[in-house]
Amino acid sequence: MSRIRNGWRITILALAVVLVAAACGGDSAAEPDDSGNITIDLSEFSFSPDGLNLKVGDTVTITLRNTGEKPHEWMIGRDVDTDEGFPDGFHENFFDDVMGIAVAPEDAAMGQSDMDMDSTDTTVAAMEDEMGHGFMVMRPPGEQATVTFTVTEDQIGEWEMACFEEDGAHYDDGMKGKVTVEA
Ligand SMILES: [Cu+2]
Repeated sequence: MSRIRNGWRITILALAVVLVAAACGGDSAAEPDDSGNITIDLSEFSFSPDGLNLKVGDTVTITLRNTGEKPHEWMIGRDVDTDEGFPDGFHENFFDDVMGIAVAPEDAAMGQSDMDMDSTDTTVAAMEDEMGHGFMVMRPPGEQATVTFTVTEDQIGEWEMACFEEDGAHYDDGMKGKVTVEA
């Protein structure tokens, strides 16, 4: 009798663990498919998937889809910077050392210096610019953009992707995720 009861207890406990894990949805990191493609949806106020696993040497094309009702941005960096107490970017930007990022449409990309724009007009060099923030992709509701780049050794480690729209309110409301780069 008590053996049966214990069995049930373990089953219920296991079920509870599964339900809690599903409800949290924390570590839903995804990786690009065999062709290097992955789609990330931007909405109020999250990224889906909210985690990204990349490998050095991979050339990846990330499609950023704004499926929400507000403009959203996509940045990757470390060490959140604040402006008058509001989160507004990163001290260290993921794309600082990447010289060839192809963004389509080109006007979705912001934060790179104009003088580094390539004449092929889809290739831009991502650099800190006069606007004071790193490379970002910004999309209005219902629109998308693709970002293509090759992952470098300088990018090994853990990073955060984030949206800092509306004085950082999107970030504070959970519009963030983890980006992990492995050798
Ligand atoms: Cu946002």
